[in-house]
Amino acid sequence: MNGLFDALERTAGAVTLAPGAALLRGFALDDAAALLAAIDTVAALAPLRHMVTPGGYTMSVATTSCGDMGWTSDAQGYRYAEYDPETGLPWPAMPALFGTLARDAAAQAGFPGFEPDACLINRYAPGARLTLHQDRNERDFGAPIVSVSLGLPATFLFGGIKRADPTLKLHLVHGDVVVWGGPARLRFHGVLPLAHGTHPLTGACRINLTFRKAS
Ligand code: MD6
Ligand code: FE
Repeated sequence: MNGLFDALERTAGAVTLAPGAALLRGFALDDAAALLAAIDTVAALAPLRHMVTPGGYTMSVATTSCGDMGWTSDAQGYRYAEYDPETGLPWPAMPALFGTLARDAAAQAGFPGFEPDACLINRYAPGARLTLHQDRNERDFGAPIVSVSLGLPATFLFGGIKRADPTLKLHLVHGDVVVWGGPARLRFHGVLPLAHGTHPLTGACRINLTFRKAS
């Protein structure tokens, strides 16, 4: 597995995946337990739920959000909203640790001054997957996205600017952080169906946090 990355540029713990995209192995490891505790607090206020896509499919991934804005999907489309449609309440505040981690990871990857206003929380049970997509509901593509992997490992597909472009398969494990922005901001990406397993901190699931500047 490592052989794949030997050819890629390594700078200060960051593996460059493409211009504007970096993999920070283990960057969130020391914060993992605290992140998971904070995720439980958020999910108690804004429950993880399986949203419906504009095409009418129920997502296999369960999602919720925290921060000023939350990501939602329904028959009308994908968008960011100030209120959780499930509860009618504002999304829970972003825990301080989340903001610090996202800012530090972005800076490490060459994007100083990142101030996320939304954090999408995705929970994958075995078999859950995310088909190839672009993240394009944010108002300003000038800000990067910071993605944190917790719990079970997953195979992340990292493609190009066109859906049909070849994809790189990345094995993401607990504590890994991926940052992308600039020329990589609109690359297609997805997650293959999660394999069965048990992680000491999350049990039988993977949790992914993506930090964005939505508005
Ligand atoms: C996931 N991540 O890893 C889903 N989007 O579960 C994403 O869709 C994603 O990791 C934009 C940038 C980084 C990501
Ligand atoms: Fe995405």
